Amino acid sequence: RKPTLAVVGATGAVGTVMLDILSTRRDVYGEIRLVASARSAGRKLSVRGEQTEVLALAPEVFDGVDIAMFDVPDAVSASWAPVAAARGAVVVDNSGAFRMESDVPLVVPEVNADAVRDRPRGIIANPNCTTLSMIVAIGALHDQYGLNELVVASYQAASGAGQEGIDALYDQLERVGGDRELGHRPGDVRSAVGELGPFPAPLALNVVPWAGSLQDGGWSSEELKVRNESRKILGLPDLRVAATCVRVPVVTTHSLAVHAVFDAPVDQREAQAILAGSPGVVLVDDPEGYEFPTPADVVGTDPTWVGRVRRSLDDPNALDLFLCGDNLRKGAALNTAQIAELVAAELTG
Ligand code: 11C
Repeated sequence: RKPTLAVVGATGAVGTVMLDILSTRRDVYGEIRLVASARSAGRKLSVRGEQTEVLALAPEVFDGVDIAMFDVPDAVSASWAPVAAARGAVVVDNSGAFRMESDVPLVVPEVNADAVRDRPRGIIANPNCTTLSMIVAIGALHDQYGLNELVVASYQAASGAGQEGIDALYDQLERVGGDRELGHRPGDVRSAVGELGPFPAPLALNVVPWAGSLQDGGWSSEELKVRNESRKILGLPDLRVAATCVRVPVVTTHSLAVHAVFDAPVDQREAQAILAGSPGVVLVDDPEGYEFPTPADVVGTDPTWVGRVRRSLDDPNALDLFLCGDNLRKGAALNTAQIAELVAAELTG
């Protein structure tokens, strides 16, 4: 019997991409149940070419479900993932609620696929989209050189903040678009954009050095997630990580500038070859032809795209590189789908 799947949060920004992914990847499921808040119940969404009615989140929707994907806010996952697990489903959760729990594996199939089997609570966590946008490429380099330290700056898309973030960016762009007087004086963009939406400063015609909530020492929650999750996925509890997370006026696809320090000397050509040969990574690195990844070219694709690979001028053990990943696909829905497929293969023997 093919496993029954529930998609919880089917109507959100990640849920919408998930339905597309489920409709286009190899079909390993029997029934697919779509679940969302009571507000969205009764809507019909297309999955695998069939109009499917959205069910309201309730304990009974998990009866008979083998695998439940959750793409909902942390608090909703925290209360409902255990309900689904108690009814026998293996939960693949894309929220931050369980990622750092010691009895919940945090899985990126290209890096630590075996960790899916060790799930005493029946819950598997999917990493944050910023961590996921870089970790497949970094994991490949770590295998060769042994990672010692990461210094990263992110350039995060509006859709990381969900549909609300996408709407806010488009609304702001509409208000500033075409006005060539804007952007010359302090505060003029701020007055023009109106509502800030989920961002703490204007996003149109701007960059905003903030994502998530304030944590100790002035760090943002997003920066700590990059640190803690990278450590857990790579199995390097003492990895040195410094992240500065920045929101940019891009709709979808996160980018990161990475300075990675290794235990051994690195070689530019060898590092490029490792990246080019790694599953889930595409190397686009021809500076003479101005070929490098950008969000505008990467959006809607599955791999992590890497370019600008350089050996650091002042440290023979360090590489500097730039990478992009679609934060809604590999950064969220695709990785969740890949984990669920590993579980589906295990359940069907
Ligand atoms: C952002 N990465 O771009 C965040 C969104 O922990 O899953 C995802 C938050 C999370 O704002």
